[in-house]
Amino acid sequence: MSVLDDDPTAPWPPRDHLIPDRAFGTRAIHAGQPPEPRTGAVMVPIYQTSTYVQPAVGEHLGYEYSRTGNPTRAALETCLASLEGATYGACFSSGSAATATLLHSLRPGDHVISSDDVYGGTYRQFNTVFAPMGIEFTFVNMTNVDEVRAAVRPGTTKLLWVETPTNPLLKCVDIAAMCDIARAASAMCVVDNTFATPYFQQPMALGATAVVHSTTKYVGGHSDVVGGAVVTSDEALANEIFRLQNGIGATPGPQDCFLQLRGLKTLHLRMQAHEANATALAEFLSEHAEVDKVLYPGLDSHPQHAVAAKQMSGFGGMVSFELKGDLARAERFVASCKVFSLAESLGGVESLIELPAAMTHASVPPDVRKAIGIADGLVRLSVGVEDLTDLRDDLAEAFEASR
Ligand code: P1T
Repeated sequence: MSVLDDDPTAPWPPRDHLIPDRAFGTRAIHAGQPPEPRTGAVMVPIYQTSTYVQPAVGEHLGYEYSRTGNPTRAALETCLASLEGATYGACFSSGSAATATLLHSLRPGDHVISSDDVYGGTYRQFNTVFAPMGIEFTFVNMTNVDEVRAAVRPGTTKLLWVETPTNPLLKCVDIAAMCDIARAASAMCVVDNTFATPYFQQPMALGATAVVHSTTKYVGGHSDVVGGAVVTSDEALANEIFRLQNGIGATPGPQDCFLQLRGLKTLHLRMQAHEANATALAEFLSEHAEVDKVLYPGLDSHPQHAVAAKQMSGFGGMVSFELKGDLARAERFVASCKVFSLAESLGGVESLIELPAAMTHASVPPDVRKAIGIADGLVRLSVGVEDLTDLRDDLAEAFEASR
């Protein structure tokens, strides 16, 4: 049967268009996005509407109001769920909104164990938004499984928040081990998969309850949109997330969903190119006399290289390194780059450079930053997909110019 024979009054796009038997690249382009049956449009239209006409009171065609549901958003939600090997997806106006909505499923007195070097905004949200509401947090070095096990409060720990690779230290946490600990404690194990993306890492297959994304990053892929997502296969959790998504209302507009759908279509291609450039630059930096330490999960020297190799099919596009010299030298270095732009965020086709201590992780108190190893001179690269020679030359010239 042609898609054009589909019942035009059925809700579109179908939420079950996960096409799980198709390979990743095919799902990135097609999951949740069968041709639109009324017109045959191959691309998902931008349904720029806040509301939907109802044939009669109490009857509708699958959509009533765009905070509750919008077809462009539904396509994105289904596509992301499919790529993560999940059944349900919910999209948000930012990664932080996705995190907050999920955290709202907890109750005062509930306890969360989190990676200690999560994104600075996540750390700030946990400590300044949810801790005052009575949610309790313990931040641990999640690469130490015993430390995580020891932090569990039986009956009270409800969530293990795993970010891997971490931002900005690129520590790799053993997802399967965290899921085992969570399961034994009857807690959720939620993985922020922003850095790896589903192309390189599949937390659901390793036992995660849910996966969270800042889709602002590699999913969007072009630094032109802010968004977030939660996916899960747990029906009860999905219903709770949909209830909170509608109740809190931090939902993305259809234009933003369209940009993310468009970005997703090349996710697999972009990730291969990001990784090839990142690997080459990590090797270049490792051999540089003015670099103290390079953090990249693909390097044999990375402390959790074995964990990364076990659970990732590629090591991503993020590289952090410590420059020799003081903070002023690091500031001169990042300001000297011409192809790398000095900016927060990551995951776009263009290369970005930043100093986490002064920028993305400035909201983490200095003593905490020091304790977890975010040095003032730590430089973070979001390696883009420009030509490698230009990226390598840019860094080489910045070493010279910043001396
Ligand atoms: O920026 P937003 O879309 O709200 O996403 C928050 C977020 C969540 N999780 C991870 C791992 C992240 O890196 C981020 C955002 N990070 C940056 C803006 C940054 O430059 O690191």
